[in-house]
Amino acid sequence: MSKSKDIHLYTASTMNGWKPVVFLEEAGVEYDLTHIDFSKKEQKSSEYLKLNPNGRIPTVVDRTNNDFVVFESGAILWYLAEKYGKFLPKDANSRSETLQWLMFQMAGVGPMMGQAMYFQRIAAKNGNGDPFAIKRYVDESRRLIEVLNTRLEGRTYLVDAQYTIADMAMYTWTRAYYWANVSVDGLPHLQEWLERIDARPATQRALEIPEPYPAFFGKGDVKRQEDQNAARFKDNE
Ligand SMILES: N[C@@H](CCC(=O)N[C@@H](CS)C(=O)NCC(=O)O)C(=O)O
Repeated sequence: MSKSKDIHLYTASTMNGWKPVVFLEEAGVEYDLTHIDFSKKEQKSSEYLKLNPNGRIPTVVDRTNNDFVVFESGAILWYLAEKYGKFLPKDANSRSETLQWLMFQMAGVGPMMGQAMYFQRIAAKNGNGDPFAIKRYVDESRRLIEVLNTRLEGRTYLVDAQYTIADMAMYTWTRAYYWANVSVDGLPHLQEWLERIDARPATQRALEIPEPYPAFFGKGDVKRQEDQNAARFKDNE
């Protein structure tokens, strides 16, 4: 009889969706994955909303903990880090620093870059171009990644030598700077940090799960994936 795996992850290939995949691949945890199909609005189905009241991905169900459900990608990373004792430093100050940078990602980099992406790649494509909004979100995203660049000067990772959940969360967003049209020119520490995380085998695996999305990184058939992505959200919800 096959034993079900500890973790059931519901996700899709997006910046938030990849975060738990990166963790699980790094930690070597086996997991089941349900690929949520945005084109079918599976994230809004009544069944899925029972797990994630926000109707978005990712969501984790911990089968070893009475099917305990965790939503919000930052909370998921934190939960997994506590559960598996990995990628969250034990030392109180380093732990606090990790959570500070995780919050900075969740409250700053993610929302700002997300809106930069939304206004350019979805709203504009679906007939709602708004140059003021685009400039506002692109400029604010650039300002935030300049903060990251300064933090990374002389550091291997955001919390010194330790690779943590803060790096994982920050990486999936900043790696997609192309999709947000946010320049990384003149930010050498950020670029080197991206390359260091690119080179981790778990990162390479994670970015193909559940499917590769090369357009986010300016690769492959950008036009086709941009059209596909805009069509998924054509109601501009
Ligand atoms: N704050 C949430 C945001 C989740 C989120 O926005 N997920 C996006 C993909 S990156 C999504 O599910 N989009 C589908 C939709 O908006 O219907 C988190 O970090 O988990």
